[in-house]
Amino acid sequence: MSTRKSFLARSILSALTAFYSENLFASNREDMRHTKNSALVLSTWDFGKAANAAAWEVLAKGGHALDAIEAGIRIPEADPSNQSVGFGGLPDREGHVTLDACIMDDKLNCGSVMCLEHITHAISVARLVMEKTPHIILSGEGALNFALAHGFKHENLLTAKSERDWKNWLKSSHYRPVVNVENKGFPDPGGIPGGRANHDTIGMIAMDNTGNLSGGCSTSGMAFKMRGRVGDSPVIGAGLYVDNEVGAATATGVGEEVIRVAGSHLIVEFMRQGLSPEEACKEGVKRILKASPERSKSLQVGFLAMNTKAQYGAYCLQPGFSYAVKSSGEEKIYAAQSMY
Ligand code: SD4
Repeated sequence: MSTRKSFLARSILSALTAFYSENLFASNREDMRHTKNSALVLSTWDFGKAANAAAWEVLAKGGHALDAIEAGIRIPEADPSNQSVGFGGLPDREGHVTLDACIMDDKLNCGSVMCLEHITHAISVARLVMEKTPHIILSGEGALNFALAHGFKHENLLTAKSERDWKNWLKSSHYRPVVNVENKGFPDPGGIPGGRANHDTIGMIAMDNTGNLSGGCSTSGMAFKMRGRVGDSPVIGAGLYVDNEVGAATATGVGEEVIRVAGSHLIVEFMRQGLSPEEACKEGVKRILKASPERSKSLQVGFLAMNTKAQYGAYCLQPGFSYAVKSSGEEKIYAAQSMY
């Protein structure tokens, strides 16, 4: 009898222990998510500061991270002085401005446009693809027709300045992506007529006050690329990835190298394994170095990430990649650590 009693007591005790430890862990997991005034937005490059300011207007009012991303990215898209995003972007080698963009929310919903022409706000079209179609990606003519059918205006995105730069470039037609042209004040690379070719992108990731994450990317891609070329920016998992249980990451730089290693997804998976955002970005950069040791010496790739605790970090191949941060306590531009 007494053996039976003690067996029963032990069983009840172990059931209670299992119940409490599971719920204790669950509540610890909950505590890990930063939710109290958690709003935070990060963007690639110095010009991310202005984009963050627009995103912040949404976040500060308690808005959803997805709305903040769209509002923020629309700023560089509309800025003709930014020759690598939206209106005023540098064209492909045949003179067409073609845009790539994608957006992703906290529920793994995502939308993307590739090689979209004549529409400034590619990010908004990507969002509509996500919300209004059974698909994730629309490209080229189909993406344009979809945008026009939803009331977007058909525009000429090639500004006089970008046209001039393209015509200058045609004199040599030498395609050589140049490191860090995104940063204002970076010296002209030289050797390339037309000067400041040739890449940059806005990648933005945000957490809202409920702790939910979203992200977006928008670019005109590598300047003077081949017609039809698509980079990493509209490729979910390459230029952008958001997993609300873990974190979000985005990429900038030579998209071919980012696609090869599924860069942003890789970084989210590194964070899932317990690495900090900066460590995860560094491991991502190392993977690129390993995949392309020779090419990596003369090209730029930068990664930017945040986790659910609202910690953030970045890493890049070459010095010079900067990122902009905005939260209730901070508005700053940081230089990312680099491999070289
Ligand atoms: C692309 N990743 O099209 C983009 C370009 C870029 O900084 O990010 N430049 O490959």
